[in-house]
Amino acid sequence: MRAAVIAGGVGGAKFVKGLRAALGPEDRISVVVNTGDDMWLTGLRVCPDLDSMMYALAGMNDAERGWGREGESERVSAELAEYGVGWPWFTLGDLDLGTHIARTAMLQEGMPLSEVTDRLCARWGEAFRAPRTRLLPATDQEVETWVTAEEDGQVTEMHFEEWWVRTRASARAQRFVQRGVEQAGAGPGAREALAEADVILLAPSNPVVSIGTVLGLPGVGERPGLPGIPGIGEALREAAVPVVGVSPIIGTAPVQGMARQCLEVLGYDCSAAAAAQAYGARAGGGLLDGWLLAEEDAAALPALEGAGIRARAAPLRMRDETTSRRLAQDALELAAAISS
Ligand code: FO1
Repeated sequence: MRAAVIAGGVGGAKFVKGLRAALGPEDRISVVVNTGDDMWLTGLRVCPDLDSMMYALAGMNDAERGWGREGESERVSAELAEYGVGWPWFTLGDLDLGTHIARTAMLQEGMPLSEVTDRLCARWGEAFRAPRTRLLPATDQEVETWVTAEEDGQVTEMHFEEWWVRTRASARAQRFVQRGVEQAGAGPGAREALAEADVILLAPSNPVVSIGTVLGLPGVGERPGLPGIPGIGEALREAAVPVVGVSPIIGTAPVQGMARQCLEVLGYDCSAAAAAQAYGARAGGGLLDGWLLAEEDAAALPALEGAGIRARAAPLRMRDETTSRRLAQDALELAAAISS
C-alpha cells in the first residue's frame, strides 16, 4: 500500500504517526508537507511544519507544546533576545537551532529543500523506515504565507507566524497572501507521490493555512481564496484513487489551533461540513471523495452525501497512538469502501 498524505504540522503529525502504526513494513507513506509557515529568522531557514512532522515521527517532539524538541533548553535564544536579534516571542530552542543551522548550511551549499529534508530525516534512521516514510516539501521554492491584518487601527502585512504566534490570530486578518507562489512549482516527488499513491489522505490539519496553501482553496463570494502550490491540486484531482479527508473541526471549533479565524478570512463557517464544502466534492471539481467527521457532527452526513462526498462519523480525537491509529484505519476503510 502506498499512501500519500497532505499535511501541516501538529495535527498532521499525530495523524501520520497513526497511519504509520496502521500500515505494515512493506507499505510506503509520502507526506506532502506545507511550507507556507517557513521563514528566514536570525539568518536561518525555519520550516515549522516540516520540523513538527520530523520530530513527531522521530519521537523527539515536545508533545506538550506540539512543536520543537523534547528536553529543550533556550540558552542561545536568550542570548539572541539580549542582542535584539530575531523574534523575542518566537522561541528557537537550542536543539531546534541545530536543525535550522544544519538546514541552512545545506541550503547554502545549493541543496534543494527536498534533498535537505531527506538528509535531516535520514539522521533519525529507523523512524522513517518500515513503513518507509518520506517527507516531501510542497515546494522547493520559498512560498511564505503572509497575512494582511489590522492591528491598533493600522493595516499591515506580517508573516503568518507573527500573526499566529505574536498576535495569536487576534489581529483581524483581511487576506492571506502566498508570496512567490506564481514562480513556484510542486516539490520534486510530490506529484509522483500523488500519481503513484493507492490512497490519498488529507490530514486533520488547518484547512486554510496548512492544506489550502498546498492544494489551493476558493474563497466564498468576493472573499479571496488561496492559489495553492501550482501542480499539486491538479495532481490530486487527476489521481485515479480515492481522496479521503479527515475533519480538523469538531462542532464549531478546531480540535486545536485557530482554524476558525483562518476559515473566516475566506468566508467559511467553522464546522466539519463547511470545511468539507470548502474542499469540495471531486465529482464537482473539488478535492474530496470521502470525509471523516466526528460522531458529534453526524447530523451533517446526509448533506455531505447529497454534495457527492461519501461521509462517515468516527472518533476524531487523537489522544495517543491507539486513537491515532484507529482514526487512520477509519480513513483507510472509507477509502476502501469508495474504491469498491
Ligand atoms: N509556536 C508558539 O506558539 N510559540 C513559539 O515560540 C513557537 C516557536 C516555534 C519555533 C520553531 C517551530 O518550528 C515552531 C514554533 N512554534 C511556536 C509553532 C508554530 O507556530 C507552529 O508549528 C505552526 O507553524 C503553526 O501551525
